[in-house]
Amino acid sequence: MRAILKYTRVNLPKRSFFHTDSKFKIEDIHTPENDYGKVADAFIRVLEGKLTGMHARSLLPIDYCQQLEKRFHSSPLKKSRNDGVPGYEAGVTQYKKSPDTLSKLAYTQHGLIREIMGKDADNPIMNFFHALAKEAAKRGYLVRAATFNAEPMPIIRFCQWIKQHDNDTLLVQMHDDLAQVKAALNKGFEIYDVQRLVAYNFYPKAKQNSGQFYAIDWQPTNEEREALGVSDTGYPYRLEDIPKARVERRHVFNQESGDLIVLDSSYVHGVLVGRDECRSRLVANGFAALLPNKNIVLFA
Ligand SMILES: O=C(O)CCC(=O)C(=O)O
Ligand SMILES: [Fe+2]
Repeated sequence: MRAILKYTRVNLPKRSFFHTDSKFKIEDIHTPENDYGKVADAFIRVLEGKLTGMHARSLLPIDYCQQLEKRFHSSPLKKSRNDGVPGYEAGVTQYKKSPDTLSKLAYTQHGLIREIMGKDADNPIMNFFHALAKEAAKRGYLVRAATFNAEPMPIIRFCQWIKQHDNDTLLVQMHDDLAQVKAALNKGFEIYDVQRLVAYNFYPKAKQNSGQFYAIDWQPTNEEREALGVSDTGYPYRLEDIPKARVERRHVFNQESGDLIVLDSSYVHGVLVGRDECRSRLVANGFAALLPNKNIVLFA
């Protein structure tokens, strides 16, 4: 791991090299079968900014994961991405899309995404969101899909990342997810003003020491994004541009099939190639944000 990280300084604003009040904290949860309450509780603490992230192990049953994988590969929605982030995808994300485009695509795709997730209302992913909604309601929060023009957004998309070059060490380059929702094209979408964006990643297929999700203790400021030319995307931060002090505080999630990882994704993160068995890796993910009106909105 260490060997792949090279450090050279770029002209980032000075402030980024010194920080003493780090709140970077990740919680590891071994999920007892079907007990989603504890996981939902940690998820909410990430939304509230009390925790940076959490890793819930074995949340989804393995036979369900295998069904997800099979249905993803045979879905008519499975397509090659064409937005400069290489991978196969079923479903859509708001990355570089206006809320109008996203909501129209969502309208046509809900059924097919639901077919991959499982048509039954109580498929394990939906069960988890119901548990989250119950746990959130105890604290006065309402969990729902984000909407635009009264159209509910998709809450999950499936993605299989593609390694670009033989000696790549990253399967997904380092990035933050907050910048993309703060892009001007999202003005008018209820998530535009959020200060914290939480990513949830379910792994229908993941092998130990391969395709590890990787987060570092750095929340770039607008000024820093501008200096690195990633203002509207938060993607990609080159490893050599990342301040050394930031990379030293990091967490490598060694996830396996069935796991869920939740991260305040204003922190820079990426996916390592690891042991190079990442070809079959499959992630089902989306974002959650806590709005000032105590609504927790979900969208892919
Ligand atoms: O594949 C993963 O583990 C997460 C990828 C990611 O960070 C993203 O989709 O924004
Ligand atoms: Fe991300």
